[in-house]
Amino acid sequence: MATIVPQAADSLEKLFADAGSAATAPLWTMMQAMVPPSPAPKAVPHLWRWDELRPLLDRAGTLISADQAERRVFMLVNPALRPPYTTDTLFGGMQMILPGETAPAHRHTAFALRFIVEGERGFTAVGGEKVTMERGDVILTPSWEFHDHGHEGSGPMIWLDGLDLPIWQAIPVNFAEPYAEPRYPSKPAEGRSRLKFPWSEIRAKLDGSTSSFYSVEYEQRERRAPISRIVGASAERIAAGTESPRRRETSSAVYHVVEGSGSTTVGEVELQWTRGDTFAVPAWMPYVHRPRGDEAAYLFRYDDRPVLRALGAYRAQLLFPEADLREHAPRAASVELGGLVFLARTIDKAKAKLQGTLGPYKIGPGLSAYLLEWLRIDEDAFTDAVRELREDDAIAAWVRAHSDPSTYPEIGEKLRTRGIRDAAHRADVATRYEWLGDRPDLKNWFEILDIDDALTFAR
Ligand code: 1HN
Repeated sequence: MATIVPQAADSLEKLFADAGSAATAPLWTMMQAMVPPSPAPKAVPHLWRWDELRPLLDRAGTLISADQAERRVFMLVNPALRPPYTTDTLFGGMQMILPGETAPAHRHTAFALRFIVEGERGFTAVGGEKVTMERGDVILTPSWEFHDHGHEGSGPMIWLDGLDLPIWQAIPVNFAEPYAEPRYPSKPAEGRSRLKFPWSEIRAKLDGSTSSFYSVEYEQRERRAPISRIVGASAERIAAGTESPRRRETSSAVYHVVEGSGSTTVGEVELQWTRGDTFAVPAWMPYVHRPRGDEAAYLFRYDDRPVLRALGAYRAQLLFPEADLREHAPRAASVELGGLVFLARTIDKAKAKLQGTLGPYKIGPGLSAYLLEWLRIDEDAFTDAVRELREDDAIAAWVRAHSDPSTYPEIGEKLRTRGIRDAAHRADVATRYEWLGDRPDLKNWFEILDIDDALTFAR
């Protein structure tokens, strides 16, 4: 006769215990945590004050040498996280080197940028190229290139280090290698360095715009692409008495105040800043900058937009979501609106300009500037109308009311037929549209812009 072994009733509790012993876990108890309904950064908004960091660096300067430290850096640690997290994806640190010191050569898979905060005649040598540093410069250390730092001037040399270290916590295959000697052999670059972006150059671009908010992206010298595959950088100018557009993005950012003072509201938190301060904006929190006083504010920032784009995870909530020209081209030159070619394209660019998403585009000099000039419409007045009216039809009606429609056929004809005039003009234009060198047959702007739009977003 078979014996029946009595089985205690099974339960979820027992199941979970046995599942744990088998090195498994039920997904259904933590589904939300695995795939939350919206981006869920752990970092909090935070500001590091220059007048607090500077004395710490001074003390470190007397207590430890750059050689002993390898890198004399105070990490900017997000209060909700631990090192190396300044945001969930970005590292920021303040580094100091003193005259005559050497921070020895090494290389690592992590990418680094430096924003120079104080001092001059310091240098970073990267992959054999010696790059001098002064306030406001951005200097790149691409992945796996040997780099060391030195200082041939007087007084401390201080900079903000921006690295993608947190990414390498999630993908822990970041590795480093020291160089056999303290210095990697280097000599100054001939001409403009591929690794350096002087502040004067960036500031001139920012000041070249009449927009109350303007943003310029740092791009590789050799091609129109972000400075690295993981980290991007840009500079923003916010005019006195105005505020930046309110944004939120899946990218996080570390901001550094280059000039001016003011405040940034990030989610519920208000951060008060002045020159030299650094602050963290976590992913997906709405933020807006407001300068104080009667000076414009200039902010430098780096973010993780390139890697998010590569992962298909970049999203932004913008004032004009249809005009993110970092992500897609504006409407084609030939698109007609209100009886005018190029107007739709110019609206897209004006919207992008208002929210700092012009990417590789610009309003002038060029056909948009000619269109407005020939219509006898001031660019600022047009931009204001775009901001207020938003919709194509309303903007077209405004344009019609502020110009002479009998001139439209002639303006259209001039725009449609305009092109490259001669060899000198072609050479000048080819500095912006490099691919044109291979297409000597092309003259007409509308055709050139169509091709360039396609090439710009082919990557
Ligand atoms: C590093 O190598 C540098 O090369 C700066 O100056 C900051 C932070 C963490 C790990 C490596 C540099 C760093 C770093």
